[in-house]
Amino acid sequence: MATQKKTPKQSPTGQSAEVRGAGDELHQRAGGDVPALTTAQGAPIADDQNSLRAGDRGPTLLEDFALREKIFHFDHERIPERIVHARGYGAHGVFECYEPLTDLTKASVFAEAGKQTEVFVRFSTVAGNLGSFDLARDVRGFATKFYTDEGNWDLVGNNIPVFFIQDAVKFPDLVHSVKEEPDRGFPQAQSAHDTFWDFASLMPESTHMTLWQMSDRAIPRSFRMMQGFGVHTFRFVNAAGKSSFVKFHWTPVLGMQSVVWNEAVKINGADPDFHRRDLFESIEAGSFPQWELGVQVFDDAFADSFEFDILDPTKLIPEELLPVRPVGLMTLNRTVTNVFAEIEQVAFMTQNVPPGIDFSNDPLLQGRNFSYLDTQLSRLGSTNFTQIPVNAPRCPVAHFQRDGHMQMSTQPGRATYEPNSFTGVDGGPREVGESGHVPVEEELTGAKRRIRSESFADHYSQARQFWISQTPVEQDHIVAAYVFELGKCQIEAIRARMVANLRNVDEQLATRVAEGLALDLPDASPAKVATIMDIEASPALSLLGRAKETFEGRKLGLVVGDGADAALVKAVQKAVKDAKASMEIIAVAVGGATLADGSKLPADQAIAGAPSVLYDAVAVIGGEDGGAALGKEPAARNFLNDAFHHYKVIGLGSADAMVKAAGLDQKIEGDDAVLQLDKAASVQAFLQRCAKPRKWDRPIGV
Ligand code: HDE
Repeated sequence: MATQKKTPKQSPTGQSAEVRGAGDELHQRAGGDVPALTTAQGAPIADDQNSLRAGDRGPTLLEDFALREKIFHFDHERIPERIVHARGYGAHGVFECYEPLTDLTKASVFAEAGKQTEVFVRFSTVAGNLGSFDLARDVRGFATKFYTDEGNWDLVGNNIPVFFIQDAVKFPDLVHSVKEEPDRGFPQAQSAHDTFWDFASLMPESTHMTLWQMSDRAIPRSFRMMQGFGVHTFRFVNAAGKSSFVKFHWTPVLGMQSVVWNEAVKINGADPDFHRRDLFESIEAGSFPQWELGVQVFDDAFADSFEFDILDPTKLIPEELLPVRPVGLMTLNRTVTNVFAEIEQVAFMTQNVPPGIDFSNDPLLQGRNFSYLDTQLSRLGSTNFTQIPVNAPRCPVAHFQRDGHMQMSTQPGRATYEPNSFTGVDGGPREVGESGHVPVEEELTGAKRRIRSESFADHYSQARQFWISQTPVEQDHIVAAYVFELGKCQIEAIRARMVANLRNVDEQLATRVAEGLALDLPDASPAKVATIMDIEASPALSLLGRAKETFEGRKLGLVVGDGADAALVKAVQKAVKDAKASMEIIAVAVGGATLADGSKLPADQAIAGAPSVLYDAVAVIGGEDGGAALGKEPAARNFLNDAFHHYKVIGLGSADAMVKAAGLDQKIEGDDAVLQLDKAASVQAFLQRCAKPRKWDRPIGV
């Protein structure tokens, strides 16, 4: 080790040159288990606090290779963020197959019951930049990389089963319209502005998707509580070469949950990392998120009989018509070690398919298959991005692709071409014939033309089906979302054009949105099809209709005041644990509250930093003062008020004064989702109520 400088000199601030900072005594030196700090070249660094200079107050020397290398690397730390889906979070896990699907596909993931395949999943919002907030009203990406025995399979889907556009050529337009407006640089992470709705209103094919986007699907409570969809029709191919069409569905084991819009807006301020924190914390706590993979498999006959084109990505196949067959379970069980190395560098590509999985002619999917390879080069900077650990297949890789920037592999062999007549290592790998990826044989005819198939022309019937499949509460939310978003458009003609499209979906929807905007109802926009169909409702499309009665995986916020009953607090803690939920104790100060028995209960949060929007349900336990002291805190009053107005289940133990201070004493009368907590039985009843849906019929409006 190089020697340290010996003579301490006084600096202008009165510090000696050898003073390292306030934490000096905590700052360990290398030795024992503590590794030596080195340069990237491995040279041990003697002093990482001071650069090399000529004279104590003189200029820094170019000779300081450690400084130069450190700053050089820092200057180049950033890579371009994803053009879409920039903000995301991910985790590792495993996919386990329920039963062999060999009759349908030769994909090794589905080869046998119990077969496990490693996965990496990245969830994302679409429009916002890397540093944007998690609860934007937006589609969520749900991208899964299966490291299969025969190469990576990337199922790069969304949490909504349809898309805005039918042809890849419109994707740059769509994305440009939703991103910040280029002449002003805002708004960030929002579709609520003129350019998005200008585009959407001029593209009737996006109407169906905007209904989903205006629904609570676009403000999920957690990545762990949302569905995922492959969106396009893909193909399964079995060992005999027989192919079937397939659509992929992910269903969360915890059930689906969303927040309400007013909550989303506030969560973005209180905890912009709400979704990533939730995923990280649940996995770290051993409460592993799980999704069941399901498939809708069908043949040409079904495709021909279906009233829409199965190649059209703005359409779905209702589950009532073609049930979803569960085929396996995915468990995310490991957080990343390094966010950049894994979540930022993971490269998903729709064209990554192993033998047994193939594409359909969906024009959007076909376009995606070009795009994803391109984007990796501009983001990751080298054609060798497949060697980055998170992207590297877990099966053997052997080919004649050589060299390039950042080549990590010392590929052996003499021949780097084929055919070649060398053998062994020198000859390199050989093609495998039929057992490799063989595209499905398909006869194709037709003139070369730029054309949109007539079978893609109905833009409204399924939008109408989605609308009538929603519960009244969900319909209210959709109307409110359109009114909010269109209300942010400064150009009235854009609002009117969108409402004109909505008239083709449902008159009541259009009228309600127009009323919300104080807009005269415009004429319906011309539809491309003669008849917009009245298809039967599909209950599977409603989130509330299929809500799962459980509090598992969700979070209670318990506000505790001084003098609270220790036994009651304990009973709540136990009940929450038994329900496999989590809880945070909130007190006026983070140091905690002093309970009636004199014990000190440390808090997880101070009330000022823990608004009730961060919790699925809330409870308040005050002391003998009935929570009067808590009620003096504006944040505590807001806590309760917001919880009430977000339809949440509320538990109250000695909290009358607090409730009064919040102005809720009259409002909670007769409200069966506001429960008194005084003994163990009442705590059970409270947790049981938490497992049920919110109190949607609380008379407070949307
Ligand atoms: Fe993507 N999309 N996309 N997309 N997409 C990207 O790839 C693109 C589309 C989706 O967590 C980009 O690596 C085109 C549909 C997800 O890393 C880019 C078209 C669906 C992710 C790209 C689409 C998606 C992306 C940006 C129309 C749902 C994030 C960075 C033809 C089925 C993956 C990147 C992750 C990312 C292009 C349409 C889902 C530019 C051209 C439809 C989940 O390649």
